[in-house]
Amino acid sequence: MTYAMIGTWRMAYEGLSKAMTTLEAGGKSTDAIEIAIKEVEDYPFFKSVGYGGLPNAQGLVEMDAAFMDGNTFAIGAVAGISDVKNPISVARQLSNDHFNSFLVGAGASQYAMFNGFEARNMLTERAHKLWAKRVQEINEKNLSPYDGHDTVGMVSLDQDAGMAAGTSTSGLFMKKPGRTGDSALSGSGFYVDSDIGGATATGLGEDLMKGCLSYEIVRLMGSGLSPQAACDQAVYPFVEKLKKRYGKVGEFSLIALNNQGEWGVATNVEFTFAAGNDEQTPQIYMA
Ligand code: SD4
Repeated sequence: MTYAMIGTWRMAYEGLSKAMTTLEAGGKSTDAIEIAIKEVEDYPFFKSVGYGGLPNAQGLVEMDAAFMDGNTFAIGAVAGISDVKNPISVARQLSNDHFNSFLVGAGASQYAMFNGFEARNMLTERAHKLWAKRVQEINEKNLSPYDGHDTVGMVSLDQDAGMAAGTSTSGLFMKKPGRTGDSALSGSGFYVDSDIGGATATGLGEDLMKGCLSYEIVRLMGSGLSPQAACDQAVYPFVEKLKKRYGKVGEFSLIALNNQGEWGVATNVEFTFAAGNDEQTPQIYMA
């Protein structure tokens, strides 16, 4: 049976490779998503996810994460959570609840503490230095505060044809406290249906959520398109439409995986991603 996994950016590679050994051994796609994304969250030198993520304008690391089970459509998400080691695990646990499955800010952090998730000050020395330097640059040179933002998003397929998706990000560097992007929002940052496939996004959340692009890609795959054709049809016309109607468009990259283990990508910037399946060992690709 086929198994496969895809993840955004170079940073996905190690976690994805680790999780694919679980898929190879017959493990579940839901577990693979959590294993892979935790690995990215724990690595201190990725500046836009988990520990070491760049903070908001006040110097606090506020993170967004989501988890979706493509068999049951269960979704859990957190936005603006702080001081928690693995937001993806909190999102996954929340997906077990029918009510209160999307928590934000202090409520999300409190939920994590009450439920025994590991606390951690997510601001590293390095991230704090980068923040202080940026504050100074903004003050001295009148620069736009926003710079640097990448989400890790993953979609997986297991040998029982189960699919899952997840995201995790510290969002826009220097964002306003409380700001959230697309990553925690179903349909925008991620979507997965085991009967079809899944998709996930990285880029400027404010613009990504205007198009609900992850859902749109899954819908197009459901109408019979390959993941690549679905990515192309969902993303590029929308980028043009947004340019025309809104006047500008941020950076967008979307990845998709169908329930046959085939993948596709659409992006309007230079973009790297990691992917593998039962026939191809995990690799880093450029799009
Ligand atoms: C957000 N989409 O918070 C995320 C950040 C990101 O590449 O992925 N940037 O808007």
